[in-house]
Amino acid sequence: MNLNKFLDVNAEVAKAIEEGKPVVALESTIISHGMPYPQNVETALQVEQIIRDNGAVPATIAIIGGRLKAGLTPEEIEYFGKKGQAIHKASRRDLAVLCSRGEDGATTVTTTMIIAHMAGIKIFATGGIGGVHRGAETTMDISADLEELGQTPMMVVCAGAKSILDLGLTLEYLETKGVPVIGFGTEELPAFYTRSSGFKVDYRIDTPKELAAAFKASGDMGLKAGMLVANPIPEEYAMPLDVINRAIDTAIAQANEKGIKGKETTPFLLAKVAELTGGDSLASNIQLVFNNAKVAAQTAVELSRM
Ligand code: PSU
Ligand code: MN
Repeated sequence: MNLNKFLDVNAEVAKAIEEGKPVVALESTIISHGMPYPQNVETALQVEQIIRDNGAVPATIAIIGGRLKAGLTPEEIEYFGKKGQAIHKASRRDLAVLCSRGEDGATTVTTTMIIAHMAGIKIFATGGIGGVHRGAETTMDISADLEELGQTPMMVVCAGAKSILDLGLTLEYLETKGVPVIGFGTEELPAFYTRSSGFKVDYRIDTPKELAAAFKASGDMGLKAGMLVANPIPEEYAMPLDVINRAIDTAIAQANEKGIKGKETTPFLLAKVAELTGGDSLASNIQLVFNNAKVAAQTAVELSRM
């Protein structure tokens, strides 16, 4: 599959890549499926601004009319935010059919990694990644994000994974795939809304410069796997553990009752948790994405100097 013939890199992003300047990729499923309109659009635009303020060029990734896009216009971001869940959530398996049919697709962590890597971008900031779902021993519901991290050399900066997932099994899977899980300023895996999870990361790294050095070493060695950086939500925006756990348990019970399966599972659980916790979880979600964008941009700047 020669995907490059489907790729459009916008002028600003292409120039930055060519000149070795720092670039940070951003996903579009978080816009269409991860947050409600209009907060999704406002957040996406602010995240791009934070990346610029920290010295890097943002490249929001999406599929539009069958073209793989690295770098969107504000109008395109608005279009994705407004269309929301009506946009096809695009994982690796969806790329070929969507492109051949000339359709739109919202890129998950998986497809954002694929397209960003194709464009020559090395660092990607998001909120949370997909992982091994609770009960995966019978459903086999394991996000393609984990496979992608195992085979595409990008650094993904996230706030850990939500405990809608089985975090212990998610870490086991990443270990099998050769993906280092790095806590930024922490030894514990953060669980998105909370700074702690009870699970340990593989390494603690405290500065963007050291993150960049680790990523550079991985590339210099020719290791093909990605690197997962888990950056805890700022203390002041973290949610009380019991509130979030109760909402997650209720959301999972409702998903089971309704027989929600496949690609619908994660968006369903995310929307339910948001609904059950009111605006609080949305505010936390927005802040942790801002925080990840900053760390990713600073790391991209350090990497561009190496
Ligand atoms: N987890 C979140 N927020 C998100 C997602 C996951 O906390 O927005 C989105 C991301 O785009 C991720 C995708 O790549 O859901 C994973 O979906 P699935 O579990 O179906 O692989
Ligand atoms: Mn799944």
